[in-house]
Amino acid sequence: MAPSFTDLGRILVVIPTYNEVENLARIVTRVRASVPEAHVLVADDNSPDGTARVADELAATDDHVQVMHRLGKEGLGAAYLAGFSWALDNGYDVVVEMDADGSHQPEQLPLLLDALRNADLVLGSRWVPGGSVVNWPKSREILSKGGNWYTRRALRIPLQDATGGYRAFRASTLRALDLDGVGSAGYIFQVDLAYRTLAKGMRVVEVPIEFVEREVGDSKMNRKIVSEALWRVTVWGVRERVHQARDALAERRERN
Ligand SMILES: Nc1nc2c(ncn2[C@@H]2O[C@H](COP(=O)(O)OP(=O)(O)OP(=O)(O)O)[C@@H](O)[C@H]2O)c(=O)[nH]1
Ligand SMILES: [Mg+2]
Repeated sequence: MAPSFTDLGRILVVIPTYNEVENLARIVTRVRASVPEAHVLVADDNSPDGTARVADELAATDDHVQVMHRLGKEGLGAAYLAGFSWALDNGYDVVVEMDADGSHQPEQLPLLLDALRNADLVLGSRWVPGGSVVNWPKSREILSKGGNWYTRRALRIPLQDATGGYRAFRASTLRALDLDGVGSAGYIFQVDLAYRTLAKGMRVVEVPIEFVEREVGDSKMNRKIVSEALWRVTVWGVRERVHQARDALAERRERN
């Protein structure tokens, strides 16, 4: 029997899609089987491959599935922000991020939800003990681990996997963040939100997940997404240090 999460309130799983026609039905079915009380919102950026048509078919036969038809490809971050705002307007208490390509296993969603009982944000983490990746080339692993190492050092945050995109937020966490001020589009969107949550003094917990590389469909990862991540983390890190130096100076002046 599937575990119950009704104590957490109403749960929405947001799945952003761009050309996921081969993956969508399978992932939605798996979410519905894994956590039957959860609702699903597919946020599609007008995929040319007909993903939205599949989404509409799923929604027509299941009242727990909704579709957001967006006008065009604006990046993962923008699709999530639109999904979050829809979730908050529609009274959801928990909002989950999940890729459509099967990398984030719906069968592990109960682990994230369980941890959310004692957290404001739960990250599915590949790089904590017990976490893993399946079918990743070494180059991708080095990029992810290196990116996370750099993020930890630059932002001074204690997260092993701040770039991952399998997460569960309390609606109250999203409400506390200034979502209108989030301009990040690619991977860095994930770091941005985790960083903002920690900066508010809220509890961020990482739970180990097994991340499975997509089997079908094309990756949307590209050089632009990686370089956006690098320069944004660097700018934030420098800003943080400038603020700290200014605070320390002000404190010293007050003391003298
Ligand atoms: N709505 C929307 N969804 C997107 C966009 N870019 C990516 N996605 C979705 O975001 C999720 C993650 O994208 P992926 O291409 O799998 O990126 P990735 O997981 O970092 O890369 P791979 O590991 O190579 O698969 C998938 O569900 C995509 O369909 C976008 O511009 N708009
Ligand atoms: Mg993927």
